[in-house]
Amino acid sequence: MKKINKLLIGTHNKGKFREISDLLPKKLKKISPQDLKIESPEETGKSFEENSELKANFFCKRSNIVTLSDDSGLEVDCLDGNPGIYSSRWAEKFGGFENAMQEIIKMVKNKNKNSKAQFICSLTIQWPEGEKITETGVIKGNITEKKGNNGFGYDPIFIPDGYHKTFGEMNYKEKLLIDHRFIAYKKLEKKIKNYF
Ligand code: ITT
Repeated sequence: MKKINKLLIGTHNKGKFREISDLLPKKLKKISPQDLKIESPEETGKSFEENSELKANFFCKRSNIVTLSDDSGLEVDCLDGNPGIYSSRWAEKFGGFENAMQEIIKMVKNKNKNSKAQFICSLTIQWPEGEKITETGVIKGNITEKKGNNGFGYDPIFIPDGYHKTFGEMNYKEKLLIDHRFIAYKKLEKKIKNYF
C-alpha cells in the first residue's frame, strides 16, 4: 500500500477547504486547486455522489495527485429537496447567499408545511491509478430565520436536530465535529486511515 503524504483537496470553496483540512491528519500536506491554478469542472451529475466523483476525477487527472473532493448542499423537504445539488447555483441565481437564504425562508413560510431540511455531503477520494471511494453524510434539522454569522453558505438558516442554535451561531469547532462533512469523513476515514 502506497502511503499518502500529500493530498489535493478538490474544492474552490474556502469554507469546505478549511473543514476538510482540519479533519485530515495534521502531518499530511494539503494542496488546493488554486495552488495549481486548476479551475472547477462543470457539475453535470444528477446526485451528490456523481458530482463528488466527477470533481475528484477532474482534479486528480489534472494534478496527478491523490484527490479528495466534496459535493454538498441543503435539501429542504417542503421544497421537494431543493436547492439540493443546485445549492451553489441558487446562490448565484439569487445574487448571493444572503438573498438565497431569504428566498428559502420565504418559500418555506409560503408552503405552510414544516421546515424540515438536511445537509448532505458526499466525499470522494480518487487515486491517479483510478481507484476511488465515495462516502456520504447526512445531518437532519430545520430551516429557521437567519441567525449568527459564523460558518459559510447556508449555515445561518439551519438548526441541526438536538440543538437550539444554527450552524451560523455555533463556533467553528462545534460545527466541524457534527456536520454532514464530518459524518461523511468518519465513514471514509475507516477505509483510508492506513494510507496515512
Ligand atoms: P466546489 O464545487 O469547488 O467544491 P461549491 O461551493 O460550488 O465549491 P458545491 O457545488 O458542492 O460547492 O455546492 C455546495 C453548496 O452548498 C455551496 O453553496 C455551499 O456553500 C453549500 N454548503 C455545503 N456545505 C455547507 C455547509 O457545511 N454549510 C453551509 N453551506 C454549505
